[in-house]
Amino acid sequence: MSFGRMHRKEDARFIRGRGTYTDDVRLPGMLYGAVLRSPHAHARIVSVDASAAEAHPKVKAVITGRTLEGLGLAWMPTLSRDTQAVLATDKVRFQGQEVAFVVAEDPYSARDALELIDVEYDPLDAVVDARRALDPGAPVIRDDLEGRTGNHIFDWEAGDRARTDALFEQAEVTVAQDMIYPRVHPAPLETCGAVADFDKVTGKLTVWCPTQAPHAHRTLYAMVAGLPEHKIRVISPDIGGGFGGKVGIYPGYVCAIVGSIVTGRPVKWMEDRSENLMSTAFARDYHMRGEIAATRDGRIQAIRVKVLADHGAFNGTAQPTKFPAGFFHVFSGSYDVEAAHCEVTGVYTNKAPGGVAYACSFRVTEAVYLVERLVDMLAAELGLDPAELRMRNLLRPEQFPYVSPTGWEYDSGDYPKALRLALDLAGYDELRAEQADRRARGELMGIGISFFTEAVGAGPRKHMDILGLGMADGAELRVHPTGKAVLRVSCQSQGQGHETTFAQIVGQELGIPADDVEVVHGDTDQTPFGLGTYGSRSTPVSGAATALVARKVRDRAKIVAAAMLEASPDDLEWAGGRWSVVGDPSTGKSLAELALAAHSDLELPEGVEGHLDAAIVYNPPNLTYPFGAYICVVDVDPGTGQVKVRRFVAVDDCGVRINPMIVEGQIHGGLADGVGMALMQVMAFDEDGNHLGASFMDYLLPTAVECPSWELGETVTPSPAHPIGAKGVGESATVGSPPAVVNAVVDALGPYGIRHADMPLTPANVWRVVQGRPFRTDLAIP
Ligand code: MCN
Ligand code: CUN
Repeated sequence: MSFGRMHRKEDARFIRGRGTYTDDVRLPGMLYGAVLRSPHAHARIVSVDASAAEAHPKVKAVITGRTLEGLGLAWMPTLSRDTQAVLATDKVRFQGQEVAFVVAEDPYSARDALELIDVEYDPLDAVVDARRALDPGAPVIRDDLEGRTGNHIFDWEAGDRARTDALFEQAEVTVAQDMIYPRVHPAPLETCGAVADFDKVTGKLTVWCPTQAPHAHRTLYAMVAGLPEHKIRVISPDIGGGFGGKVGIYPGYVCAIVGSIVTGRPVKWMEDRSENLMSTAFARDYHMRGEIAATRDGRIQAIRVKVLADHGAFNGTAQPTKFPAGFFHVFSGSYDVEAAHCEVTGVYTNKAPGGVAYACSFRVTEAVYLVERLVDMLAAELGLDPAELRMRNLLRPEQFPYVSPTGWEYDSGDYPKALRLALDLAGYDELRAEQADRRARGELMGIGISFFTEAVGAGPRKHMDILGLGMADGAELRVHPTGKAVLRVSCQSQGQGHETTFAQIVGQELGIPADDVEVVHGDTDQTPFGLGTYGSRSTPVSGAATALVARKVRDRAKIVAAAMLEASPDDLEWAGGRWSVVGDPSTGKSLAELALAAHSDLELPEGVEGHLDAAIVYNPPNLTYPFGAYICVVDVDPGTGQVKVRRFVAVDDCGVRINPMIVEGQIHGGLADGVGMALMQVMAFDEDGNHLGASFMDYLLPTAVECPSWELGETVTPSPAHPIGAKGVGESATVGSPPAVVNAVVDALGPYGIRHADMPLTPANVWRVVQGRPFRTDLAIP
């Protein structure tokens, strides 16, 4: 057995500081790039004078939008078929936008030379609040797009409007609420960057960059730079966290490539923390109106939603382009509702490209938050306990596979069991009794529940694509004569431990130790095509490919075993990690024996040509739907608004767990993220579009101080859509935890008659809510 709590193979190098990150790549003759950024959120560019910078003795090249325009490279495609300026030519559209790129002998000179570039701007009014973006007379941000007269990007809807409206009309009880999922940033420890090396002689371009999707990057670079794809090699070395922010490409990457082509030398560009926080990877920014209809005895009948989605100045969305609002489809959550309908309108604003991922499964985060808040509000309206209301409405095990009102097929689950387990682990009844006691003493204690259904493992080609590319992933498995193996996969770990878990999958299927399997990933020249790691798709897609390619090897080994044992393959069985004659374990042949025999002069039957190696391409039949029940306990100080998360119980079901220790680590990380989003994180802007969160002084990340000791539980409902029954888990806790925290805080504030408060629930915001003063999280927080 290879599944289990195995220590991570990659820890040997990470703990010793021996990882190789993009910034560790040093090439002979390497130059350094730096980006000049816009100080304005919206301004016309009158002129760019780079002559003084060009005259700097250490500067090798200055690239401006005009230079790129001459090369046809001023604009690049985004993952959602929009375009984004690589370097601004006509206008700047957000503060921090890329305007020029300096290449110099050392990074310090490159930075110094930025100050020598003289840009004259003609400032324009900025659109900062998405709710003003569609006003008549609002400044048009994307006047570069032909025929564009406003800031509207898309309208999208899902579900049955007529049935939903009819249910609302007849409903005994309805609850409605406006809520905001604020703009947040994943803030990985390692910022973005690239080392580009263009070889003029061979015409080959090699790019090292921390990308979650190396093959998608290669295709994008080919599209952008017009270089033939086979002459591009993308190497994604060790990554210091991605959390979705490293799926797409950023202008700096393209600048580094152009810098190398122009100078004929390798060019490294690494952004600093402020650049990372200002210009990359913005997520959420959903303004939602949710409504829920129910009977008086607490049967939820329908959910209706309207969303205004702020996508910033360029629609950089990293999500399947067939769905402009990603997987928001799952907004009816884990409940047995009759009908549901949602409308999403996307708009441009003068902020950095938004809609990018942050441990979110493409908007499942927003969807889960919305429905879990609505359910709590309904419980308050009906005077029902929120756990009881959920129990009455959760999908029942016999309803799976369950087709949601928006047509998504949830694969498997036992939801009531997970919620019951969470309630038991938390000691729910005792907690409610304690709360009553404390309330009587004037103390604010809150208990918050959330139940989530995730949708991960993009995905079936008929539903999804990125760049028009379907999402089938390849896997290749080589078995050496001694039975050691090399697995090559298209996904790429940013800290999730794939080198360990994927080796465990092969080990499990082939009866060899996981330590005998080397996992190769992150290099397009060495791995088969596939669309990479996001939407927790590695285990559902590449992991399935891995199990199936190992089974293919096992089937080839069976033919060899039959030849060795002079038996018919039909008379063999796979037991205890060996092929043996049915009922006679003593005949068992291990993979190592069979690999050696396959490479030997043994007379081999048809189907095995001399080794066991195999390759496959896997197109998943469905997404996988992990789920969980979370309970958060908070204490709120009414005098200061300070929220303390006292306890957090998380029951997760991600099907069969390959490595429970790694799964728990993923959940711990996601819970910390969720606490951070609920209590402290927001990317705020002032009315001119000035960014107010460009450092960790202003954009707060949760630490051990804000986090309790997590209490985890698990149920296991295997996915029928996956060869080993596994579902993804990487984003579950980030998706599921914010509503539990917010529900807990709102529950604590119940004595004030408060039914809702928007994230982040900072002390100042909680205090303001308590004072009965309205507040807004999306604009400047004084
Ligand atoms: N796993 C398991 N058993 C399961 C499911 C998963 O043992 N039933 C293991 C996997 O094999 C893998 C890890 O858990 O080692 C996460 O698996 P999976 O859920 O497939 O997610 P991905 O590997 O595709 O990772 C992506 C996901 C996403 S989309 C974000 S965002 C995120 C996350 O993972 N970013 C992370 N977790 C992160 N963790 C770290 N350390 N760094 C990031 O950037
Ligand atoms: Cu939604 S962040 Mo992850 O999918 O890379």
